[in-house]
Amino acid sequence: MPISLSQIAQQGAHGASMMPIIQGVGRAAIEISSLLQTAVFKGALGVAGSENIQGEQQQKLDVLSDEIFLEEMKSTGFVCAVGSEEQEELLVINEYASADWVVLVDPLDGSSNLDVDGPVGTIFSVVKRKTDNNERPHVSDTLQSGQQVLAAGYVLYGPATMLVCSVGAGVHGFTYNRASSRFELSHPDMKLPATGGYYSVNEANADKWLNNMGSNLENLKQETGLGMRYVGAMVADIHRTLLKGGVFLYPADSKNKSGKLRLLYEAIPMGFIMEQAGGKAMSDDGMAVLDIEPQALHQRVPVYLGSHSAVDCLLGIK
Ligand code: AHM
Ligand code: MG
Repeated sequence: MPISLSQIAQQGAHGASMMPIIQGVGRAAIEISSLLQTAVFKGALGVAGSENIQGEQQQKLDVLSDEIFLEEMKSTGFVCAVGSEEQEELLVINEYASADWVVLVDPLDGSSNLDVDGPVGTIFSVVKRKTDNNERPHVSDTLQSGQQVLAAGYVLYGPATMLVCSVGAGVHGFTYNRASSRFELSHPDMKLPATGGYYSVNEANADKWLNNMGSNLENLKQETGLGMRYVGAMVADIHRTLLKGGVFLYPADSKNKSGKLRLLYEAIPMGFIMEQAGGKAMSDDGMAVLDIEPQALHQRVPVYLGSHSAVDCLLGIK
């Protein structure tokens, strides 16, 4: 009998309380996966005609995935608010505004891959609200460092749909089995290989990178002989890094001085997963991703996520 997602309830100090939320993520993932597979027949590909808070064109599938995710969080009955890449403000779930948990999400990460049938993903994390349960949840509830995260993970919509998550007791990968309609444990206790793998970065930006990153990457290439892979969807690039080793980076550059990726629903959840899998998650100025105190819901940060040796080499730490 394959072990399913419900085993999360036996894990760590918060497994039992996080399980309904992770199961909600699983239900959203099944719906989003099915939506992705049929989008072309339903006219659901292409731009929605709106912009998100980042000033980026929203795809129809960004908007639909966001709606699906929000509905599934609502249906758990345990989530008081959701901070989403696709929503400027914190979304309070009025029916459960006194619940304990706040979820951060990028509902459809890597959406530029949609037009080319490339992999995309969902990224999430969960924190406990800071405000009293009888107050209305507030954006300040989301502004918590990675040290406060109780559960995090991602869904990869690739040839198979996988849910990879952690409740702070290691990282486990579950693959959706259409025959049983369940996420089944396929990758128990994932550990990032200490050496080998690939470096993964949009190298077209190299001439604009700050902090000597261009020459540090050249050093990494020479010292390790790592190959290069870049999907352009963080979930797919991180998933490969977890399984094969190496490093994923999105550095600061002269145009984007804080990099591109968002702290609360991209960097922190992936940093949490990396560290739980034995890897390293750094930003600039010697800051660990999980130690950064967030100032804003949609704040960006440079990220270097991967094996200790590869991250240290990129940051010039020998
Ligand atoms: P998105 O959340 O709007 O999809 O943007 C984030 C994506 C990441 O998945 C990926 O790592 C990065 O943007 C790729 O950016 P670039 O096209 O600049 O290489
Ligand atoms: Mg994203």
